[in-house]
Amino acid sequence: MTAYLMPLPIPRLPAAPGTLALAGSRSVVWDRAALLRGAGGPFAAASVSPGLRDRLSAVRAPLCGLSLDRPRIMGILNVTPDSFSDGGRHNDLAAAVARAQVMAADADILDIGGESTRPGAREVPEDEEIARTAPVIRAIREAGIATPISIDTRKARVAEAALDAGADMVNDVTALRFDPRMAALVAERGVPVCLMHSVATPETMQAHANYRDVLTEVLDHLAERMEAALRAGIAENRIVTDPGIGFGKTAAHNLDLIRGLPALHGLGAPILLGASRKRFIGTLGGAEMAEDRMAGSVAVALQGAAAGAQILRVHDTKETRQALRLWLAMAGAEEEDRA
Ligand code: HH2
Repeated sequence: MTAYLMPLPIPRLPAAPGTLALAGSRSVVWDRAALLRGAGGPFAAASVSPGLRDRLSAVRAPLCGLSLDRPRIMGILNVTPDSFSDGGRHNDLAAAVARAQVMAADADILDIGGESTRPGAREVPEDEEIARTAPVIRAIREAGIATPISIDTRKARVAEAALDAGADMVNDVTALRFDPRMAALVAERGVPVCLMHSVATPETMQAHANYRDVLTEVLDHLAERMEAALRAGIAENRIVTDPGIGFGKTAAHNLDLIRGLPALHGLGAPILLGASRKRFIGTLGGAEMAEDRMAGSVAVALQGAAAGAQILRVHDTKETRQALRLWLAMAGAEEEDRA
């Protein structure tokens, strides 16, 4: 059993002596770390082995041309009839491009999905998923929107069509496990990939929400999936990790993962947090309808920023951007131009 070290993040300001940047962040630092699955601690950063200390502190490689020394906003654009929050809103081409245009003002990346992965969702046939996503990506590019695009899919053919249409990155909620051809495609195209933790399939995942210790089990799984990606020839600096909030997890599991998010920095890759409008926000925040969960979603996004997460996947790009600007100014890293 691997023991993991969780850096304990603090805002860069007010400045404390002896702190180190957390994963190259301009706004979050650390000076102590707690041990997961082991006794003792917390330990001073100075007493952590140099290799691990460097991994926890080093700046991450840019992603799709974006530096990752500050949190980036990934705007969600689902071109599906049935996504839990924005289903049916953007599934004609003009509406999708219009929404992309609006989001591009505040989002650093657009994440386009043609298959809902909400609990209970059914699989969409490949050709249908391609017909939903590739033309939208092409139309976004034809409209002159240059924002990096990720394709949210588990299927290699869908990812390939999206990359051909102008997408820059693959977001696979099964971490390359669903489609045996996905890893080779990502390696061959040399694009970044997000590896997300999930269990079973969207149809059945909530029945599999059983863990002895969700945080360390998610860490084990992500470490194993990163190894698999490397073995398939995917470059280490093109891998993003994600704890998969809500994918086979209860509200308590989601909270454990968000509290433990800084531990993911030990994997050495950028972290993506996708909590926007998910059910636990409604449960804890008292908001039955997904569209009423904006404020709670922003609160969780800021918690992600405070944990040094580099990518925040959100529906409410404008509101998250405003909140993030304020948070960055307070934490001591006023936002520079987003180029
Ligand atoms: N969550 C959803 C879909 N894709 N990808 C990553 N990397 N991380 C996530 O947390 C994540 C994801 C589910 O949310 P949404 O896209 O809003 O809904 P739906 O799956 O119903 O389309």
